[in-house]
Amino acid sequence: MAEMQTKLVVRGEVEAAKEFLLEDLRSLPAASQIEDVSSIASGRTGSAVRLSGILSQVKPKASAKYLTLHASRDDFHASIPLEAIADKAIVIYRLGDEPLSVKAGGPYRFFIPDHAACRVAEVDECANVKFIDVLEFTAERGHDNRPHDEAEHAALHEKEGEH
Ligand SMILES: Nc1nc2c(c(=O)[nH]1)N[C@H]1C(S)=C(S)[C@@H](COP(=O)(O)O)O[C@H]1N2
Ligand SMILES: [Mo]
Repeated sequence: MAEMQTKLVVRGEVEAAKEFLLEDLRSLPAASQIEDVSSIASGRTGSAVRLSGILSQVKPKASAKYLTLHASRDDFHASIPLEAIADKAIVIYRLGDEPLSVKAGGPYRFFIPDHAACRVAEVDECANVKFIDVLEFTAERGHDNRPHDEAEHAALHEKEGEH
């Protein structure tokens, strides 16, 4: 029997809430696929799908102003203005034919190629959420527990090193 796969749930202010498995993302149009993410993000490996490819499936409503990235695995969340990232964010979801490993932030890893440095902007490196299980579209800013200061940030990275 096939191993139980983690799904990526996309919900909130959208016309068509959906759940995606690796194969669902893989079957999105070729124009949405990035076979080798190192071509747009140096030092990163794996294959990705553009967020815009997911958006065309779920069709965010006009009321969708924020995208909240939820990672239940370690209870990490970031909420960012949709407009700022809609055209450039990607979801890294496989390495070859295999799901992206947890070690690499998988099975689904949100990534903004030209993110700002940590904590300098709403769309920063800290918003590159690993192990996302839910993408939630909202009218107002949603749950966000990114670190607020350098001490919190350092503590988070210390904790990250443990898993
Ligand atoms: N789920 C989850 N995603 C996370 C974090 C985390 O602790 N948990 N840390 C964030 C922070 S603060 C940073 S700077 C980047 C680091 O990503 P990297 O390890 O791939 O460089 O991941 C972000 N994504
Ligand atoms: Mo960060």
